[in-house]
Amino acid sequence: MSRLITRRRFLIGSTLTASALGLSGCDALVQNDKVQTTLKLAEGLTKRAQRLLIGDNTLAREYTLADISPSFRANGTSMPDGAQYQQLLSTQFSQWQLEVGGLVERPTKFSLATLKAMPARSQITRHDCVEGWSAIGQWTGVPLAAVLDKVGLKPEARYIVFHCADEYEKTLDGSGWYYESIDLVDAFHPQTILAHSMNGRDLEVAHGAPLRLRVERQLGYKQAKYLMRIEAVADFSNLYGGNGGFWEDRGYEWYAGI
Ligand SMILES: Nc1nc2c(c(=O)[nH]1)N[C@H]1C(S)=C(S)[C@@H](COP(=O)(O)O)O[C@H]1N2
Ligand SMILES: [Mo]
Repeated sequence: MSRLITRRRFLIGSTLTASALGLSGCDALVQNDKVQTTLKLAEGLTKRAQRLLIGDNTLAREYTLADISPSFRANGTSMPDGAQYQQLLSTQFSQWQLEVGGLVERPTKFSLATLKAMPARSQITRHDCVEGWSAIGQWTGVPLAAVLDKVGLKPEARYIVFHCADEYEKTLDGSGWYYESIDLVDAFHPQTILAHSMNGRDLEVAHGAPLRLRVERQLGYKQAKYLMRIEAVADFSNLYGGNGGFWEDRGYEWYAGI
């Protein structure tokens, strides 16, 4: 029985809980603790597959105001040099809009003022970069779940892609734009926010103004800065190198768990 559920839910590829999917009968067993334990022990499954089956809402550790690092390094792009970004920056992002589209019911553009007016979450977390440094900062922003609820995901949507304003690597074919993606478990996780503030102030350009992703259970390179567009997709096949992120296309792990 558990093996059947396992295979079925793996094939669905869904990252939502049974109740969120509106499943009934046999599938409802997935919510049963004992079955969950069995699923956790499911033989031969990779960590990623188990994660898809069970879902995982554990929170990343949160710190106190006293723990905030006196200085927080900027990494990767610290000033996007494109004309469009420079234009948006020159008017304090009053003309900037976050475009949310792809596999959604109601494609929508959100101004910064609109996002700032939405209920926000603050969290003090540790950022870990693969290059070997960490820093603790406070991030405030709109839960991604709230934005996704407004636009309504289509049933085929499996991943959320974040398109950034910086072309990290200049290439003739335009394959050097920074982008990232997460699955729906992380997209609806309570600590996944579109941050507009850091340590109580508007985001600085070096840290991703006007809006960046915080997905706290993953490494630094997943924390996409300079968000311009969010796209719901079924897979990554039509995106750049097809691996779901700028660094992923260059060999990094897609799931960069801490
Ligand atoms: N758009 C964009 N997002 C990005 C990067 C980047 O170069 N461009 N660098 C990533 C990396 S490797 C890290 S460690 C963090 C750094 O965030 P910070 O500059 O706020 O410290 O942003 C991530 N998000
Ligand atoms: Mo990083």
